[in-house]
Amino acid sequence: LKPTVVATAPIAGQKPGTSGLRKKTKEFMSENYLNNFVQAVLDAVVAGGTNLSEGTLVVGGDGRYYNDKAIQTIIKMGVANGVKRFWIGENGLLSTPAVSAMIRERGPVWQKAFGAFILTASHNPGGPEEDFGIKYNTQNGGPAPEYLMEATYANTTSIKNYKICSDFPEIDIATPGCTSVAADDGSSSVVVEVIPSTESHVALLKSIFDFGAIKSLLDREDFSMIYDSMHGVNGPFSKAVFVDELSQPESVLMNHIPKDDFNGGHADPNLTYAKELVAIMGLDKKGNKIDVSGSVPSFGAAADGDGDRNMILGSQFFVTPSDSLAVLVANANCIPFFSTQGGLKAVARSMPTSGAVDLVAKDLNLDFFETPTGWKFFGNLMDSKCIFKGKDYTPFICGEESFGTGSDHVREKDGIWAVLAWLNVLAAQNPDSSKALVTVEDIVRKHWATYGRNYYCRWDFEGMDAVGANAMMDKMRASTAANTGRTVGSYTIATADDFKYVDPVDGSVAQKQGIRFLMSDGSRIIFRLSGTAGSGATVRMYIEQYETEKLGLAVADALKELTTIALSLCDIKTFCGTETPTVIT
Ligand code: VG1
Ligand code: CO
Repeated sequence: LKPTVVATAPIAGQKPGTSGLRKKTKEFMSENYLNNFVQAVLDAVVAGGTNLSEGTLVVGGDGRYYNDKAIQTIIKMGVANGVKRFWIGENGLLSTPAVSAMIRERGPVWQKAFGAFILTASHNPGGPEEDFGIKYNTQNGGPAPEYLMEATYANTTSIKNYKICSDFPEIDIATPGCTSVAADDGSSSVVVEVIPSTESHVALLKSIFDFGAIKSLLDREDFSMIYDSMHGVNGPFSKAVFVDELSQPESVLMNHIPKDDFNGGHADPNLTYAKELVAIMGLDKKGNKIDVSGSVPSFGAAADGDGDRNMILGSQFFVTPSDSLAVLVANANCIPFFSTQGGLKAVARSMPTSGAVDLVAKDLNLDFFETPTGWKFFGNLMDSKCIFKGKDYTPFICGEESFGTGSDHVREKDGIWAVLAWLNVLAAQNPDSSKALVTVEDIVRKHWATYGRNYYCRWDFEGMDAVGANAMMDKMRASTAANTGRTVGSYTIATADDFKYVDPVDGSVAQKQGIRFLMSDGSRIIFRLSGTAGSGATVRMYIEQYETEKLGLAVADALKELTTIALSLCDIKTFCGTETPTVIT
């Protein structure tokens, strides 16, 4: 167990973004690239007061190319840095929410995990020519806070060497079990435990939902479902839940065998990339109904590469993620996790997410928060009582427009949780199987009739030139004062600003979180640059219009004028040379 100290030098560009560090796989595989970053994280974690020799380090990933090799490297470096116990997902597979569950739920106090490396670039494509990624989660089960990632980045710019135990044996990660390696002089030993990937997470899900009611719904003659794991890590989890626990035939699962390149696909659950599922559900990529010959399932869902995202579809009906969040909040108390704790207490959404949930929060008198993009901001709110000794906001539901939904059962968004939450809500709305089925579409339309409808879309411009995209953002940032009060078409810009967030729990401040044009009628236009693009720049344009009367319009029609205004406000044509998005969600 003797560490070797290997000399290295800083590698430029190891700055973690919205969710860890993501780069081309080849770059990650280049000499010292992974090693430098892992050492930088471990040094930051130690500097933050963690003793690596107490508790456990969790390592797993979404199964993309290089996952298995990276795991072995991280084990060897962890040992050299003093880690005494590792939990590794079987076959190296752990979804992002499963890591969070494992950190929080597994083991006796003295073994509790202090952190985890998750090897994933989430919804970015995988394979030798595509992306790889790594993120670090802390002992609350959530993504490392900003200060830890800043310290990590600082370490990458000054690193001189890293520690590794090159002679530590390769671990057989395909077989659950324990490997114990003792030091030559017997003074210490290291335990590496390979764990069935779904164990902690599925046990937790069973404690949250009414599996009996969900099973009765799934068993109905007039109900059918299909769940597309897009060849990501969600496959084994969907099998454990729907086949092993809920006794459904394997045919409810789609693309559930993980592949290291996601079968050449783009494991991002939206109308564009989940096209196989979208067609089965009788929709086109704009979410419009298409002509179908056979029958369409009642319920469809999809997950991303690392299993933290969800898309929810009804029969020929697309539920926007923002609406999904609002509907789940409105119906939360039919889920045992919430009802048994005295009911849902607080909700949060990221700034670009539509205001649909705001209306429900107001109606139900729930605490409400608007945070910057990314899950790490929700964590502080969920931990306000136990870590920060403040007011308790749990039980808590939060979500993002980017197909992410979750609650305080873990500290990550959780794709399969959202799917089960919808099924639990559907089950509660259908207590009598002899009555006609209340569908996903029925529930959403009723919701709009109650609260009004927030028409919403997001345009992504991927692969833009970073210089042009930054110049575009800078210009809008410099013009916020001038734009405030201006009339654009039939709208008036009540406020133009750059979103700033002051964390109500620890007072930390996040600046420059997106340019907002808030119209006097409540409509919004928002621009951000993505923090997860592996290369180049991705511009995101978000558009929202609230309606209480016209509830049945096509989204593109409802947002037509605002979209034209948005394109002229940013002038992306001049800065980036195009105004045609690569994806619309
Ligand atoms: C995107 C989404 C954001 C999400 C993040 C991580 O970030 O917009 O809502 O939290 O991805 O999701 P950005 O900075 O590219 O807009 V995942 O599934 O990649 O862990
Ligand atoms: Co993801």
